Amino acid sequence: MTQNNDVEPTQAVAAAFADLYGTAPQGIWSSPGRVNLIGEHTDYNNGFVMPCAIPDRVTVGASKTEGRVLRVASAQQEGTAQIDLDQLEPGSAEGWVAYVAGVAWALQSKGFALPGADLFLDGRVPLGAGLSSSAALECAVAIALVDLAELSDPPQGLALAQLAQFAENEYVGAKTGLLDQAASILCTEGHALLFDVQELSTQQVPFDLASAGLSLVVMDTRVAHSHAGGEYGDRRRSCEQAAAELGVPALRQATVADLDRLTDPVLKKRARHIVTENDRVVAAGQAMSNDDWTTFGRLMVESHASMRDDFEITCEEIDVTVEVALANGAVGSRMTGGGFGGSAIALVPVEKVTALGDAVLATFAEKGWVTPIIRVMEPSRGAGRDQ
Ligand code: GAF
Repeated sequence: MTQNNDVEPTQAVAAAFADLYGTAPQGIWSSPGRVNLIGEHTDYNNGFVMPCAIPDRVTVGASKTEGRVLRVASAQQEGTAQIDLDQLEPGSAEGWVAYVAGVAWALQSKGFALPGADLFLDGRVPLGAGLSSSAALECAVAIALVDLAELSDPPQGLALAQLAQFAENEYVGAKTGLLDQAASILCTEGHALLFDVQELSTQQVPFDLASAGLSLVVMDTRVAHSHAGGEYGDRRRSCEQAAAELGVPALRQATVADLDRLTDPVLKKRARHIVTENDRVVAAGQAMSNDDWTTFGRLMVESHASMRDDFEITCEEIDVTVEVALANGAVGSRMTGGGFGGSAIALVPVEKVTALGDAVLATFAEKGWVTPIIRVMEPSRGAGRDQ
């Protein structure tokens, strides 16, 4: 392990790559984590989401090699793994290496020829914090491999995000939607990404916090979550069942009036979250375009209540974080990401950020919970080549 977060990642990766492989990397690429501002679990229902990229990124140094092997090492993990490009199939790699192998497998299985390569990764998106460390890793590896392969018609933008999602769904085995990979690839600095998953259309919405006098505060409760596990899959199945009962391809097509036709009360609540959340995302996009932060904040609060009461994906630490944030001046606050732990976000007047953070820390201390990690983040750039 050679992690040193004091060194800027591009420099750290260049140095570690040279140490390990004996030459400078041919290039360095990176891709960010995200917070989803609103629109949770709507992606796999063909709905709307609205993420922005965060400054935390996964950075990859890589060089093409002659053989048919990917050698992979990471600043956060021991040892070097070898991935045979001719023996790739779901299950052939495990742990963090599976994300790298999965991306190579996805690209090759869609007909993109890859060369052998040496890779060194530096992942600075915290794991299990609901900030999309897996997608950042997949997307950083994807853009690096695609560039190294010098393809005549390389997958880009949403097509590349879909390949990374394919890797996560079919190779890693986590049946997640397209939110995280689309955010990691497509977000731009100073903007939120309004993404319509059904239409595969995107809009960059200026997210100008400074002129609104607001900060985006990200509060990692350090209650770890995972999407490979049962609860995420359960929610997905409930949505599919509700859509089937309503006779629509996905809950994107359902309306609030349709919900009365669902007789099972749990299924009805789950579907109500999705249907109302889609409406909230569209309204939030409009509010942000109008610099109407009061409305945006209210929509965040309603979204959180819907996740807590209808979709039932929050937990006590997250709910308390949101309550304390709202009691200490946040204009809006909600859980972000898949749920069952992870992070909450808040939009907070700049002058109230310190007191709000102190209040959250004090509450966690009183309750004897692990100290949360509270940071102010700027909406950041998406995936790209850094060197
Ligand atoms: C996780 C998944 F990976 C996304 O696809 C999305 O469903 C999200 O949870 C919930 O909005 O991040």
